[in-house]
Formats: sequence, C-alpha cells, structure tokens
Amino acid sequence: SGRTEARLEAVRDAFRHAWKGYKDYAWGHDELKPISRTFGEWFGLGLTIIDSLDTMWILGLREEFAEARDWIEKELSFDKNVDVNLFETTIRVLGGLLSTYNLTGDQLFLDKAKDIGARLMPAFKTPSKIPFSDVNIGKGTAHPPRWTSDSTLAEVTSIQLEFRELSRLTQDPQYQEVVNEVMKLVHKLPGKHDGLVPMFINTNSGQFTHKGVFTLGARADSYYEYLLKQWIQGGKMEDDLLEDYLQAVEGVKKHLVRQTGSGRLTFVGELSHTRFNPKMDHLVCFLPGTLALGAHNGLPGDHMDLAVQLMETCHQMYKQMETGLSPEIAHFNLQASDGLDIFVKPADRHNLLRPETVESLFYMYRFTKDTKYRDWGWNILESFNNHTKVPGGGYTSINNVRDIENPAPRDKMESFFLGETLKYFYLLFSDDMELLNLDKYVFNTEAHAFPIWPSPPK
Ligand code: DMJ
Repeated sequence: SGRTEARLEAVRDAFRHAWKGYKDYAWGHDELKPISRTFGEWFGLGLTIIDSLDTMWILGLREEFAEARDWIEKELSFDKNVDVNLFETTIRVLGGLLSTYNLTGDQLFLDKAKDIGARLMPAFKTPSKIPFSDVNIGKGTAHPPRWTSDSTLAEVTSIQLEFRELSRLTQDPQYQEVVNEVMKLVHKLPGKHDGLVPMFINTNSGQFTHKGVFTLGARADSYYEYLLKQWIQGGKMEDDLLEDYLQAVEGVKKHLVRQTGSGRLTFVGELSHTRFNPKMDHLVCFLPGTLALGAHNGLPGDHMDLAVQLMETCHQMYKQMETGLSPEIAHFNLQASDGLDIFVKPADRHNLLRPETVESLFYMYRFTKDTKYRDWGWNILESFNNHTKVPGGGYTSINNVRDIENPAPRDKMESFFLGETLKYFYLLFSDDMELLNLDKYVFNTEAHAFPIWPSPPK
C-alpha cells in the first residue's frame, strides 16, 4: 500500500541521512560525532561501515553498499596492533561480515570474516576456557580488563551464533568448539537461581562471581537471547540449550516479573541479594521479541502472553516521555496511590538510539500481524527524526528524553543505529514476509542474520 511504501522510504531517508554524516565527517572511522562533525575511534576498524553492510543490502541502497564494499576491499585491515573487545567485535564485525556474505554470496566478506575470527581465537586461551574480554588482533595476545580477571557473563555467552556459523562456512571446527565449551561449562555451573545467571564469571576459576544479583539487562541480557537462538540455529536439537532457556523464563516469571500498582504495566525488575528492585534497562526490551520467537518455535503459549504485556510496557517507556523516546533505564511504581507508573532518575534520562524496542516490535508484528505494533514503531521513528536528527547529516544520542526544548545532544551516533535500529524499522514496515523469513534466519544480537542450519537427513 501507499502508506507502507512511504514508511519504507522514510527509513531509507533516515539511513541516507545518517550515512551522509558518517561519510562526510567520519569515513573509515568507527563512529560519527555528528554535532562536532568529526569521528570517534573505538577499535579503529571502520565499525559503522561493517555494521551497516547488510542493512544497506536489505534496504536496497546499492550505491552506498558498493562504496562500503570498496572500502572493505581496499582499506580494511585487521593486521593492527589494537586491543578489541571480543564480544563487540564478534557481534558487530564478525557478525556483520558473515551476514553480508550469506546475503550476497560475495567471497570477500567470508575471507574477512575468517581473518577476524582467527585473530579473536587467542581470547579463549585461559585456564578455565572462559574467554578474556580483550584481544590484541595484531599481536595475538589476550587479557581481561585491568581491574579484574572476570569476564561479563553476557559477553562470553553471546558470541556463539557467530563462531558456530564461521565453523559451518569454513568447515573448520575450532571456532565452534571453543564457544560450545563455554556453554557446556555455564550449563553445569552452580550459582544459578532458577535458571537466572549472575553477571560475571572468572576466567581463572570458571566460577560465577558477584553472585546474588540477577538482571535481564546489561551484562546478562543476551545470555538468555542466545540460549534460544542457538537452539533455533542448530535445528532445535541441542536439549541443554532449550532446558536452560525454559528454566530461565520460569525464573524470570517467578522472581523478576511484577506489575505497577496503577496502570498494571508488566515489567522485569532486578534482584539484588533477595531484594527486589523495580528497575528495568531499555536493554530488557529485547525480551518480548525473544519470548515471541520462542513461542513461534513451539514453546509454551504463556511466553507469548508475557511478550504481549512486556511489549506494551516498552511502548509506554517511549510514549510517556516528552520526546516520545525511551530513557536508558526506567523505574516502575508498585504503589497505586499517586497514579504514576514510570519514573526516570536524572542520571538515566539519556537515549542512545538503541534498537531493542523496535526489534521486539518487528517480531511481534511478524507473529501477530497486529498493525498497532507498526504504528508504535512509526511513532518512534518520528520521535528520532524530531529530536535526534542532526542538520547536515547523522543522528545523535541525547541526554534528556524529558526535555523537548533541549534534549541535550550527546554528539555520538552508535554503529548499532544503522546496523540494528534502522534495519528493524525497515523489517517492521515491510510487507515482504520472505525478507529474512524467521523460519529460515536467526538474527544475532546486533541484528545480523544467519541461516538456520539445514537439518541432517533422518
Ligand atoms: C548492541 O550492540 C547489541 O544489541 C547488544 O546486544 C546490546 N547493546 C547494543 C544495542 O543496544
């Protein structure tokens, strides 16, 4: 219909605007700083280009894609004396290259994926086989952060889809072996709470640390996502993954799900040494989508019921803010007395252009065809355009979602805005259900799509 095409074109316009800023002021660098019209460097790997490749392919932006491919072919080198974060590089760089290879069949992307995959392998040489957080991809050395020998739980358990796919494509089992070992270790580890996991794991002992704190937000989030998605990727045959996922969802329902006193909004709080904290990161908004994906794959119907309720809450986290954009963290009111469901602490008022709610809206639309999810997404895109679009090119994260007059730009456009947020908008608005059909593809946590493996003959 005309409206669908207009919405898809609005997403392409947003992408072109973001890309223009990046091209003009940050080309070849990791991220655009759109206000100061310069760039930010993290690993020095042209992160925005690599993260955006498959988005451009899907949006049909062939000219932009060709420029990016050209840069990858001529300029991108991983032979650099630089420390990179294993998780971020895996989900954005390895994930982006593998996904683009799968979509285009262009060998360049697989060659680059093999190169970076091999360079990340030293991270796994630890006493426990739980990988270090950082790797020097030029020197082939790895280490934990300066202040600890712990790794973040989500980081070591959200690299599996990528390494497993690299093994499948290269027929070289070493990648799959190291990441499967991590899952095996975590599967048997004591210290879980009805399937919920602590946020840290020690690279020497292989044991959980900082026990007793449980969240579906930062540092644990994608552990849960990747349990389900690995199970789907592998053709639903790895029972330990399914068992851990089902147990975790029960743990979430039992310990973390509550409703606000006034509007009965369902949210996922945190547990800190048995004390319940009614606080939810925007990051948790990946969960409605993941729960819906599980239900679509035959898991219990009450997972879908919870998905519907949480989706409403994530929508309200945008709708109730003056700018129409969610804060990074929301607090929920368990009391009915003052009629307020959501409040935001001053330090939590920022918005980093994150994708999780749009991601979940995409899954919810695909599985229910309820057009309200598209309308909610459209409102979010309009709010991004109204409050984060920078004249001249680029979008910026902002400091205050509660102030329309001065949302206080932060001067940073994260690569995931192009890699994930804009891609999920497009997929949400598109009528083409064969475009990354969810029975054929599984998305990594950076919105890069991998094929579900063909089942072996019976
Ligand atoms: C992305 O890098 C990924 O989605 C990750 O899982 C969480 N953080 C950002 C987006 O919010």
